[in-house]
Amino acid sequence: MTHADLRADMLRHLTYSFGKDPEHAHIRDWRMALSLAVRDRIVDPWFDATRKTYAGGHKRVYYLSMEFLIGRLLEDAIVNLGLLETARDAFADLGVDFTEVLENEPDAALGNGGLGRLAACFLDSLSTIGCPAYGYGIRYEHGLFRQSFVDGRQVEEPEDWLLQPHAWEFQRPEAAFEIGFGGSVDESGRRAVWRPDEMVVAAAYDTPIVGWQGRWANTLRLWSAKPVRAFDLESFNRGDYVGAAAPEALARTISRVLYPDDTTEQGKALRLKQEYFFTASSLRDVVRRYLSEHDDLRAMPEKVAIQLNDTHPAIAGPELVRLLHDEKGLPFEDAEQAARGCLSYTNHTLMPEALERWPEELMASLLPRHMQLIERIDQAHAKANPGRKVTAIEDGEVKMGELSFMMAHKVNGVSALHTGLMKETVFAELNRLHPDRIVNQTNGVTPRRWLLSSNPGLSRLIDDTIGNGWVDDLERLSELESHIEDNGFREAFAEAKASNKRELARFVRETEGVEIDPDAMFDIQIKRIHEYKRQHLNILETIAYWRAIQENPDRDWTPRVKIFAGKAAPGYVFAKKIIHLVNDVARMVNDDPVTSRFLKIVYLPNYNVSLAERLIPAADLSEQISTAGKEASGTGNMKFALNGALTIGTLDGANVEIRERVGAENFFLFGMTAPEVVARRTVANHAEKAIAESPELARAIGDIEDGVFTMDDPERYRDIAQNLRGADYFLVCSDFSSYYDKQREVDAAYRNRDEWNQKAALNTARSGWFSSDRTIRGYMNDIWMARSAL
Ligand code: GPK
Repeated sequence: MTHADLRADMLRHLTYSFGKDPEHAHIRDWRMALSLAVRDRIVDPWFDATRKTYAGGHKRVYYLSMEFLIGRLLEDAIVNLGLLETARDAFADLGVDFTEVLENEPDAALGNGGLGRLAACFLDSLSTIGCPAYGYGIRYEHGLFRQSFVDGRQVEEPEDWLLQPHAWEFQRPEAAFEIGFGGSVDESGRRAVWRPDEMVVAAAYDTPIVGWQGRWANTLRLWSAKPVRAFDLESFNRGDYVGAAAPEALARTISRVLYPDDTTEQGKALRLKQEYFFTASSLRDVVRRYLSEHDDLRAMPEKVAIQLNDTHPAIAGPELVRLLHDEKGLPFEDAEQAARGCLSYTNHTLMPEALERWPEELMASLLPRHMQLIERIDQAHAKANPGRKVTAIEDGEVKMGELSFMMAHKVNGVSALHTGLMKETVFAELNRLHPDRIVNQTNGVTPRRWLLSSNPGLSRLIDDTIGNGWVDDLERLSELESHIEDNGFREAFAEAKASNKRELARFVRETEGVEIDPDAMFDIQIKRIHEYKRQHLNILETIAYWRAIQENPDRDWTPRVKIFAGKAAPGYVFAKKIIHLVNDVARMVNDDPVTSRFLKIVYLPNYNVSLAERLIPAADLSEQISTAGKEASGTGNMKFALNGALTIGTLDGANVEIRERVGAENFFLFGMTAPEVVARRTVANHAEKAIAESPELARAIGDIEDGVFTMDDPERYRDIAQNLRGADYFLVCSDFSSYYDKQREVDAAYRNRDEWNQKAALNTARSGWFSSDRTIRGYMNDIWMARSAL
């Protein structure tokens, strides 16, 4: 396709789909016109993929996830279809800025963080590999809240991506299911019959996801909740307008907003409703599709693989048993076995507060039949495993992790370390009873978005050096290694990074009004704010460094820019304090005439996928500093390494595997190991001891307590200081010295710029294994037993 063709398509859509005259078109109109023109090119491969799947009798994979953090879709589609240059040229003589058009697209922020972004990377890889698959989730009207700062404090505002027309989705009025809640179970007949007393309609919206080079496209099907009856005409006629609209409002509530929690669970009835709503509609769709081609429901595992992304869709176990047993008449044992053959479960955290538990009472009132089936599943498990201690129901609560484990044929962790800890801790007994069930699938990231699109400079250099086969075969980046010896290559690599840093400096100047020096080291920590991720360790080290510079301003310090971004769950008070503290420290430090040549701090608001795409290519140093044993994997760590940042990190999550691959000499390791963390917690007054041994730490905490950064309100961070001096559960104090010292090694290393570049290039060359294509192949081979249809 030529750029003239694309332009003609675009003008046609502008005129006939949107009724706009090109002369009066806004950027948004151009973006919509381009989106539809590009979408037109996806529809044929999409249909082809569906036809091939039916014709070849292929097994299908269903990825059930409460979250899909996809971000923008237009550039992804353009890049995967190989239309980037064509699209750029199509705009060239229209006098419209192509970059502005791309950036006009709102992020689809239907996720909180790593878990949701992983689901989005998986969709890209499934399509690239040609594995027949559906993503199933919720079409939230409001994605993750928008974050801004008022006097340094996080303020949340609703996000409204769906207020404008959405270019990528197709509404499917024919694909709708009635989903029930509450009511009672009638057991008088041969089969139990659940009679819900509340019904909503789940309506499907499909987004095609095209893979690399347009060879295959899968579907992301998101469910929207609608009332069974649009409104109550009787109330309306009586003049009760609010009452008339009530059923609609109630139903729509279910798909209204994404819960803004990340690794902490909120015991809200609405959340459980959301979980059942999307799981039940997805399973009904799966069974319907299966029965359109096959008769024997017992054989479903041969054609159907259903992945539960965390326990959020864990109700899938009892629901599938209910569908097969109560509704389709299979004996309970057969129904359970068929369900287990289809289902598998990914665990994303070991943090006790994040493992979902639902009060039995709530479960029984919202899903009475499911509560009965959960008891039956648990009893069947007890019978099959005499003497077992573990149960799915405990202290009046249903434990969704245990339930998922019992109903899955495979359970996977997301990094080698995390999988090992799963076997030793949360699922120790279940692992003993079912030793083949737990497997590891270390996370990965899609190289199309996280290198090719987001870092065009580096991508071009890689293409010029080894060709473009790396885009869907990322391990080929290892071919770069032999070129690293070459001065020319190293300089070009350094220039790609430098140019990304200049671009980021411009962005920071324009959006924040802060000047940063592109020649300083860009040190970046971007992720949700959580005590275990230890943004407060980073800011304490920053304060200590600032003091060191102040005391010796004439020394030749290594200039740094500390960049933070990330949102805190609205109810997570401590995390919000950390944000406020970073902003307070930034204000003071950036205005310090003595130190500001060497140290700047920037906290960028409203972290999202698009901001990550800007930040990661410009990073020199990647902060991966969680308390060992707490970060299940991390995926930002992989994106940074792939883009040539060096990591300062603990032996946690996938950091372990990154270090193994890039080489210990190209990774700044610090801190305690996971077993050392466990041991350290038993030491009395561990924090106090660590503070006594580190004058830098003592001073930094003292500064916070003395109100150095909060002249107006010296009490503001009293509780952070108290926490650090007291329980310090995440061992910030105990790891501080090791971290501070390692940072000074980082300073020294950065001064030898050529050696640094070499290490950076080695990080890129050796990160190929972290492609989500590799992860998905692992799931296909070890869990789903599915094959590519290409
Ligand atoms: C884990 F439990 C959770 C959760 O609720 N949300 C979330 O994003 C993350 N995660 C882990 O914290 C990361 O370590 C991991 O890389 C990511 O899930 C994907 O597996």
